[in-house]
Amino acid sequence: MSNSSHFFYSKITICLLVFVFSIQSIQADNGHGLWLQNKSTAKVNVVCAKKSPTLIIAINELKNGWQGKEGAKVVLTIKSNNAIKGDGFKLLSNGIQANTELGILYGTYELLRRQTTTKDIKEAISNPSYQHRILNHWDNMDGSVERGYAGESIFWHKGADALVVTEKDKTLWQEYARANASIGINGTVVNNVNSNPNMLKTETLQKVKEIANVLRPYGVKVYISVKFSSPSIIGGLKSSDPLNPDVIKWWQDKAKEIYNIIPDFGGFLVKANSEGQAGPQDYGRTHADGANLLADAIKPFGGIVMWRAFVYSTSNEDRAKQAYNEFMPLDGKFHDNVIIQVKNGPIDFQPREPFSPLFGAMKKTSIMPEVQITQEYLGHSIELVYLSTMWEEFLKSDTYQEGKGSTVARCTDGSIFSQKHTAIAGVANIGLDANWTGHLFAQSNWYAFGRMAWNNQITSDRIADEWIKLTFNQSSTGKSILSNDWKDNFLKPVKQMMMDSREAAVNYSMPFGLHHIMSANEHYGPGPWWAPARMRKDWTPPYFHQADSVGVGFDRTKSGSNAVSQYHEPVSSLFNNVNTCPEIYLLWFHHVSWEYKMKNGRTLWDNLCYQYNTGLNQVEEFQKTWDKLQKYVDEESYAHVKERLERQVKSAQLWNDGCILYFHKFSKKPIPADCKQPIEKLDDIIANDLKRKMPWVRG
Ligand code: GCW
Repeated sequence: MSNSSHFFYSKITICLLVFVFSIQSIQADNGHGLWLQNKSTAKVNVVCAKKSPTLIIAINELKNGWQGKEGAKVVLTIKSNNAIKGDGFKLLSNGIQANTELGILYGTYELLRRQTTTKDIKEAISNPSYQHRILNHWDNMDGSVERGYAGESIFWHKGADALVVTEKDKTLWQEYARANASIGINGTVVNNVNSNPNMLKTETLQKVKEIANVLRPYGVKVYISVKFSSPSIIGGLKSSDPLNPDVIKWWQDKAKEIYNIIPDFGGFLVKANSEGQAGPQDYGRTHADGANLLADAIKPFGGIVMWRAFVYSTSNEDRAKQAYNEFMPLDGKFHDNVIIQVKNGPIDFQPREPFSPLFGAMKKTSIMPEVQITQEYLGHSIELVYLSTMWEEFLKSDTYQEGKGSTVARCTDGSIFSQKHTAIAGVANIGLDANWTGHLFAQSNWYAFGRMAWNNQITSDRIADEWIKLTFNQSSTGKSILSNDWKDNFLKPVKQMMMDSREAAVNYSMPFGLHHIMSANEHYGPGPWWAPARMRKDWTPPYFHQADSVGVGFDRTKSGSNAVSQYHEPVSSLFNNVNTCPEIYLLWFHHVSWEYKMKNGRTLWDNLCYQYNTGLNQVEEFQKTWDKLQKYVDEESYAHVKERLERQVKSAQLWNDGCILYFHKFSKKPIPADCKQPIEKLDDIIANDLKRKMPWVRG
């Protein structure tokens, strides 16, 4: 090669590098950098006696993100201390101490987070509330994501390439692992609970191994969802009966194979006998028989089985009661490496549900909460809804199962019941979109899930504060996040908007507990009218709202479905009595007359109209707030959020108009004069309902 061509090539290399770096910085503006954009402002001297892949990550993170004193010395010490639990850590004035390498890594992220957000770095011990802090991806092997609003799967490719692993995939998985580790998430289920039996084929397991290899140094274990009928579908057996010796052997062999391939494999997640999925009941067996079969197979290797309690059948029984009815009789029958995974509410991730009565009630079984980070019923990734306040409300709900103070948090984290395993799961909102979560603010929900899984007593206010500071601190405007201007005119209004956003969504989509009335069209927008003749009743909104000429709401009192009886006293009586039932749950538990006088002296009908209006007004206020913030954020983020708020206003307007006009057909009462009158006509809204194209659908 001549000198000149050498020169030419190195010029190309430089151009390429410049190009790559500029892509990276554009990506940062796209939100790809998440809450992890802090760059070091000073040199640090990190001392660590041991070296390992995890410790090297910790050391590099400290060097690359150090915001403390120039030349400071940070000592990383692995030394057991009884006050530090599991992968917890202790921040010291000159370093981090932990029992485990992962503890050092988590301590590292906490130290860096504090440097950016509070500057307040005190000696303190931090222990995780839950042992397993897990994301559940509803990713299909064809690359699609069930209820995913941020692009295709980060794990699975389309078509013939499904099992291919590229360098680009590995880079993305590493970024993903890092983001998770930074907030304490230590497990991921890489495929949908509506599982493809091919997940258990050897070639798929080989791909899962590749994922596990990338995630391992960051402490993120890999789990998979399995189909209960796999022995018959891919194993060639005649049955998948959990008590059949061939089936037992098949699972044992499969477990052996999996652990040969992935020695630290986390375990299985199972959706059985639910929404068409196979399960032990197909063979006259119980959920305990099914769960124990899998649990026994992976027990020798230290794996766990997360068995979901999200079950309901086409019976006449109130859907809200079914999980409790099926699982309570099985309390104490599950083997000790089974954890029953219970959705936060008794129906299905609605914008507001009372807690599921299973929490605290199953006293001899490990129970883990499941929350939904992806916004299936909360406006997809189009709407700005900070979910942390919803989870905080849920975790703080008092079940009274072991007296006052038996909150869901304490009933699940081992404080009250000595669970062998403690865990919490969140259904991920992550996809291939450059910003990971579709909406920039939806990143805060991923962040909040991790922070709450680590510390189930943390407040949403604090999480929002941290997230805003970490996410916007590298704003292209170069404004210091320490300035009073930034704090008063950016941090404060943005935090307020986040803190109000879930209540706003409840106001415009399910006031007073009026649930499950969303459009059948991808669960986006209103659809209280939707009831095709042959559809199973508990999939149609009229089953849930029960509107008639007298009133509206689902009667779950003692004289109705008696779902209230599943709660412990005094909660049961509190919910049962219309006068003591918190108004936020009024129509969840009661069928209430349109003229019913609410606490503010207005009728239910008037209040409903006002509440829909309030939600709409709140979103309009969010728009005004955001419009004033242009100078504090980069152009791309500003435009992105602005555009989504416009769509959110349209959605809130549609909920307002659709619900008020639809329920008016039953109440026949005038819409209060000082209410915003609906803009659209009900017939048009209904006619367009199923035709509306989902805005997140590409192309
Ligand atoms: O919320 C419902 C969703 C389904 C989901 C199911 C579940 C994965 O609409 O898409 O299936 O719950 O949690 O199993």
